[in-house]
Amino acid sequence: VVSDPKARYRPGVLKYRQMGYWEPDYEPKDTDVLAVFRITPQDGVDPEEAAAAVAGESSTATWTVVWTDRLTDCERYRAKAYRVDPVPGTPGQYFAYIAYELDLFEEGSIANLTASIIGNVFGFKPLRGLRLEDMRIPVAYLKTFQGPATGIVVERERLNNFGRPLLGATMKPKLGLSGRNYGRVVYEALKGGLDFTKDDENINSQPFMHWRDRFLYCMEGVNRAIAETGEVKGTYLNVTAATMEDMYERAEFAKELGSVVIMIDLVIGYTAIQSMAKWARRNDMILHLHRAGHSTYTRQKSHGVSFRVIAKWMRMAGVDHIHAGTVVGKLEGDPNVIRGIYDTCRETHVAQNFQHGIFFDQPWAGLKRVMPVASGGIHAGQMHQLLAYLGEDVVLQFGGGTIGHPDGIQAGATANRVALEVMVKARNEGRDIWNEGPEILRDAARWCAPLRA
Ligand code: CAP
Ligand code: MG
Repeated sequence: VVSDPKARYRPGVLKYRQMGYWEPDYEPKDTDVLAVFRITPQDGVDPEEAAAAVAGESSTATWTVVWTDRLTDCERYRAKAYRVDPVPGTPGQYFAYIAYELDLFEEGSIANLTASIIGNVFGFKPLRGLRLEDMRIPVAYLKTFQGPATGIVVERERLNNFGRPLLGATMKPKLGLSGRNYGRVVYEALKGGLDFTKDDENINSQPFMHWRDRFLYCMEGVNRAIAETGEVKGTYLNVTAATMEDMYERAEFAKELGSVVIMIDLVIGYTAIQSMAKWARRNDMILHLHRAGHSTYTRQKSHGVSFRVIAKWMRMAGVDHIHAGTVVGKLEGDPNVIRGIYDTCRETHVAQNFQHGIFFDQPWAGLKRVMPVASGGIHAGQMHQLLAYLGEDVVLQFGGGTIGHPDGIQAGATANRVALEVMVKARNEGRDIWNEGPEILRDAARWCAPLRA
């Protein structure tokens, strides 16, 4: 199909198919970037035309044929919608598969990748809804990304912590504590048995606690807890700030104080995340990412971006930890969807699995593995479920579930640590923790007062 500049777009009549963006015979190349969108066309809009429109608008096209197309290698640069399948059980929705030529994207840039893939198309009139469900990033493109600064293996080596999930807690209340009280909570939680504590997503440098106070008191708590327990511990110092200069300054100070880890929020943006990942790699720092803001565009099933795709971009961008959801707890989470996200973070090769929302095989080409983080209303009583669902390479984070313990913060931490250790031991002995979990916890509660409480 050759672009015909005279074939003017008439309002209401779509021409993307004629413009060459629908190619049902196309065989994707190993080097193509592939995307699958869930499309909900407006009434009367043909799904293949809608898929072609998404391909067009997310690659080379605008609403009309332009003369200058012919000055480019337009056949190659056009994205190709090559397959449209009805979504089983959901009339009016379709999975549209689109292939993108590798040369459409700049090396190592999430910003550039996303400016095409999610740039304009989500407000497109012929569609009622559009959701990016999954992507296949070709090895050739993956190799242009740094990937996780540290990765699961090296993180465990640095922490000298093997064979069990890591335990953490988010400081609560989220806002309002002064530096000294805050540092005290860090100390109590780490002393009680946790590996990590964590700033909350919205803690930066507010009037009640400036960032330097937070860093100083937190690291005092960390160092005391390390000295008293003999275990390597850390606290995710949130360096999120208004500018890159501020974030670098905060990260440098964290390093100066001997922190093993810093934290950022997803809301700082893809480029800032990649910059911080580079910094973390150069400075031997673990980089924790809180996914603050994601549900504004990941939660709706027929519009937005699936968190699986965000997790993939974040592994490419180079974070070491990513909040990836839980199945139990206060926040939404479907076991199959969570499994797909965890696999995306942790596997070296993710195999296609429609039940888990994985549409394509994804080899990871040596990019390190990301440690998923489970949080949101979880507590020691769910330890068997958490271990059975989420496995061992995960950080389990109990904020309220530590700091809300009736006997205090250390007791809360101890309850979590004991629950975890007995459950891992039971699993290693071959017991069925899913069914026997409550009994295993009750047995441990006989000799562990904090767990009993
Ligand atoms: C959890 C938390 C986390 C959310 C993030 C909160 O506190 O600190 O930010 O869980 O969700 O602010 O709610 P609790 P996700 O442990 O006290 O519930 O990990 O799904 O991104
Ligand atoms: Mg939080």
